[in-house]
Amino acid sequence: MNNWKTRYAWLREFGEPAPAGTDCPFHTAEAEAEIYNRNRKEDAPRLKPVLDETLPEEAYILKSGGSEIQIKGGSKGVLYGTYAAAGSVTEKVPVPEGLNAPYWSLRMLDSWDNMDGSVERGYAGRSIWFEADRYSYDPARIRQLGRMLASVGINVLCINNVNVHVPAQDLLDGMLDETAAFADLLRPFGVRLMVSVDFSLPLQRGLVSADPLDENVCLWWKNFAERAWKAIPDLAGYLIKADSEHRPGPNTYGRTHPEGANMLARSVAPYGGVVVWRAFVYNCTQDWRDASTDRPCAAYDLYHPLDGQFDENVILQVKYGPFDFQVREPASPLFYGMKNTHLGCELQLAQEYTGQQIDLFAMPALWREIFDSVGTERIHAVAAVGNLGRDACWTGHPFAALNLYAYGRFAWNPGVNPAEIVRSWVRQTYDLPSEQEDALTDMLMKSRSAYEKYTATLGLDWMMRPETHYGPSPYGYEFDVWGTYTRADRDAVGTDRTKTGTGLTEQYPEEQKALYSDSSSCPDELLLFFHRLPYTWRMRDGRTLIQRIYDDHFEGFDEVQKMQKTLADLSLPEPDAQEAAERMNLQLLNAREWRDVINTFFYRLSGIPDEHGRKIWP
Ligand code: GCW
Repeated sequence: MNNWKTRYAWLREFGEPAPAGTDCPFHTAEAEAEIYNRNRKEDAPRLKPVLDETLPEEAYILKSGGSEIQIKGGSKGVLYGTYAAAGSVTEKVPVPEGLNAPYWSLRMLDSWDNMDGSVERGYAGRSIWFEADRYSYDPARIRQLGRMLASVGINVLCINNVNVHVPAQDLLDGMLDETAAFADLLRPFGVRLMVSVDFSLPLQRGLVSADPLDENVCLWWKNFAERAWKAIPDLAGYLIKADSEHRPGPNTYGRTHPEGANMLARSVAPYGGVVVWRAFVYNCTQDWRDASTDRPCAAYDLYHPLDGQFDENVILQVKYGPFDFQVREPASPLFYGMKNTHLGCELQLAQEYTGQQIDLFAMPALWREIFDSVGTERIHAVAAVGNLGRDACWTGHPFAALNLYAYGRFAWNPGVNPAEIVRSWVRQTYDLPSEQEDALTDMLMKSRSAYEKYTATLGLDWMMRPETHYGPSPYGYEFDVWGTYTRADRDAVGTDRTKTGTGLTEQYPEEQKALYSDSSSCPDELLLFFHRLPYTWRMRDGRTLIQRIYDDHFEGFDEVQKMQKTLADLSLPEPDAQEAAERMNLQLLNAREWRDVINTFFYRLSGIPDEHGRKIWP
């Protein structure tokens, strides 16, 4: 099925994007406005982009007057404003007033695409731009991609997996011309490229070391950067996964992370480049018997003492929670503690642990919690692992596009309200009667809670199958090396992460420390993340802990059943209706399996029956 052209977007009035050869975002804005004006509904206003170089590069101002919307913008802002104006028309809402400018200047989409065409943790088909160890793409689709990203203000695309597999080492080397040609396609949409590089690259190119303090190594990277930026002058920078999950890094040479990151940062600084250095570092060969090592403590233990040592153009990219993109985590303590380091917040649109673009999981509410508890002023840049692939609808599940859309909107303005964003996406994507629009918005807003109830209630993460990260396996991660243990026994479950336990709470400032340390104030959703409690423990509402576990699993399944009914009553266009229905059937099976496996697991361990006598397998 190759009908992706008409299906990707929330901007229904657009057809083919700006033609090849359009050379800059302003000309793209003119071309896009022309397409829009040609296709618009008769009574819809015309769009008129006007370049105003007195405005900041990415900012715009919309002015609506009768039959025309004037879009004044800086060289990139004018394009963002064009899409925003079209979006308002589609949504039938007034255009936003006043100066509109992004909160963060780096709004990145990190693709975990491998050059063989596979996508690590990809749930939407194969890579859009790599296949058989080389670039392989339809330029028209890349322009569509550019439009899709620009329409929600994403301005950097990292094109390859942070696990840099052969031959991706060549992207800025032997394949530099092809990478430059790819950058040319996205530049008119204001999207700059970033490339994941391998810290040990000099070794692979014949040097005897990759030691960041070795002069030859520094010189090698300097030359490397000079060639790269000569070919791609607006290259955004490098993304690096170092000393993490067996990737090489400065630790091999007895050097610190700032020493490694700064060496690279200095080589790209003359060109305005950045080094995005991931903070996803922990012991991934842990012995499960060792209860004193606790994975969520690892990043803070490593990086907090190094605060202030990273160069200005290094961004330390921190996953939102201290574990790894789980359904529910507190915000990473690094966001509070690293006051003298530029931090990036890493989100994950790919639903690795959150339903794999089969089960519904709308992310805006999760991001709202993280940004609210951290305060956005502590964050310097945002990135999200992408959820795109060669699938006709781009995102596996047609509704998973919501998360890409919402990410762009959050990155532009982190103050946005989750429900409003979800509604905007629904309105811009489908033309539904208003009660159906409400129903779909409501269903999406509740999707995270349903998924959480059947997979990770009370902060009990990691009970999924290790091979796939989908489906229940309460013991799957229990005796493994990943630092992911619930330590459930016949009396109790959860991990004590307070000062009497692993001490994670001590990494937080007073307010969060007090909140999480006390089991009577700790939010229910994180109760077993921070505490180890007996099954008979009384929850605030009077239920026992075990009863709450049972109830949530039954409720989670029931909620999916309700969602199925809601979905069936919507008049969605095809093929979305059928695809969404097929995936909903799979979600229901998944929720059933989770409910029964987890309830049975805890019943067999605890021996405590469900108060309501519902079916659990003895
Ligand atoms: O969650 C883990 C994923 C890996 C990923 C890693 C990371 C790219 O399972 O697939 O590797 O996180 O973020 O580096």
